[in-house]
Amino acid sequence: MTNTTDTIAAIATPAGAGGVGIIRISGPNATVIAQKISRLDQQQVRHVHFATFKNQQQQTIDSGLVLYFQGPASFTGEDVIEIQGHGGQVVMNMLLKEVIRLGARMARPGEFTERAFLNEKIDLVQAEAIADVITSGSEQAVLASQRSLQGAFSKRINDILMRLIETRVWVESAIDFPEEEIDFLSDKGLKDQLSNLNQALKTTLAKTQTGVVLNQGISIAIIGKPNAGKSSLLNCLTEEDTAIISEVAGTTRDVIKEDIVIAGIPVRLIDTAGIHETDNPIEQQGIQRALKVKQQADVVLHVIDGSDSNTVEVSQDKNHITVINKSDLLVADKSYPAGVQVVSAKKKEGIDQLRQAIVEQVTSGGLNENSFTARQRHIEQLKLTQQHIDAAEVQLSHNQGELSAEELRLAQNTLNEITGAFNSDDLLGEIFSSFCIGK
Ligand SMILES: Nc1nc2c(ncn2[C@@H]2O[C@H](COP(=O)(O)OP(=O)(O)O)[C@@H](O)[C@H]2O)c(=O)[nH]1
Ligand SMILES: [Mg+2]
Repeated sequence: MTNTTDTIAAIATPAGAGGVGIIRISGPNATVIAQKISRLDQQQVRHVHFATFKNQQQQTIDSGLVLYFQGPASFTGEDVIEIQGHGGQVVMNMLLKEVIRLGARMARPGEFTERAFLNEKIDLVQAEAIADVITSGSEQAVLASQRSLQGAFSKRINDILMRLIETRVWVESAIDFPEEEIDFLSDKGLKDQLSNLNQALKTTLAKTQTGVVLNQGISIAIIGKPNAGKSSLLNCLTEEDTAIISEVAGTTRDVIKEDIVIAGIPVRLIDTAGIHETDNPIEQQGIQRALKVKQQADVVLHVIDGSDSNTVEVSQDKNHITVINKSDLLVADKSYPAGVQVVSAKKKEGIDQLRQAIVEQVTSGGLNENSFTARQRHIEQLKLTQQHIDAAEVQLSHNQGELSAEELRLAQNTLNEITGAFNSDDLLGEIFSSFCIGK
């Protein structure tokens, strides 16, 4: 566990040249260190002070601003000092070296946020949301991670937690009165409570899945026979001429990747070589890669040349979308099974509907102003919670009060791990080590 009696410091701005570079210091010695390096007699809380920063030999290293946030009213909950100097790699390192010499130690990645969590300024979901804001791949992802940071997701979890605790109280008190236990446990109210709980978990799980999609983005593989128009479709979706298009089958041999945003969702679009029988060893390699990409993608666009085949094979895989291309060459309006997208990559027709179909495929009901970001970890915890609730229901139906109570207790622990109200050190280490230094 972190020792919060020492003072940590780090460069909070990214490596490289910039107008301003910031050093952050947090802990009991923060103000003393700031005083020594800046020689400011008095640092007023929440005031900006201009100062020159000197090294041990009294040489001026830099000049800039000093800001003082007094704990507990600070990001970490401890005394925090920000030194804003010039944003150069060497000058920042010289300043940091001096701060360390004066008694701070180098912060580990994520240690400032970890302290904010340990000092109960934020919960674990909010801490993760801070990292998510920084890595957001779209404007919508930024807005959604801000919602998580403000507690929208935590509130959902805490609401479920309150219901769960109510249910636990019911079951636990039934066990305490053995004469009436069976009556207590077979009460319809209790069964209703459990099924409401299950319903709330289900809804939250769906929204959390959307949150993960926003946060991590998705990969879309474009797969199909040569000349189906896969590369043309990629260019349509990216609105750029990224891939080479030609009537010569087998033009795309390597895998082409493009990062785009579709309706707020960060997307990695992957164009592949056409899949067909060939003796050409280079093409064969491309096909092998295409098959691998198909396996790993979140969504597969299965592109078919509509002018070529009378029998359209609609892919049944859950994450596949069948796309009939070259609709401009189709003479009559053909009817296709529901869900099939008919487009013309050449005429740029049907592309918006395709985008819509992709969004529907990966989100529950699309994105809206209530969407929040989440992580795979949260989904796993929610699923585990569901399993315990299900088990509690089964035990209850057998009038096994003790066993049901135990499952509910486990469900609560599992749910608590999401916000960090109950957690293991391993989990914290894993989460905060993925942060950048200075955060
Ligand atoms: N008429 C028509 N031709 C298209 C359409 N999409 C692609 N093509 C043509 O089909 C050929 C193969 O396209 P390309 O994107 O390279 O296919 P890929 O091999 O699947 O990547 C090219 O000559 C394209 O101009 C379309 O919607 N309509
Ligand atoms: Mg191609």
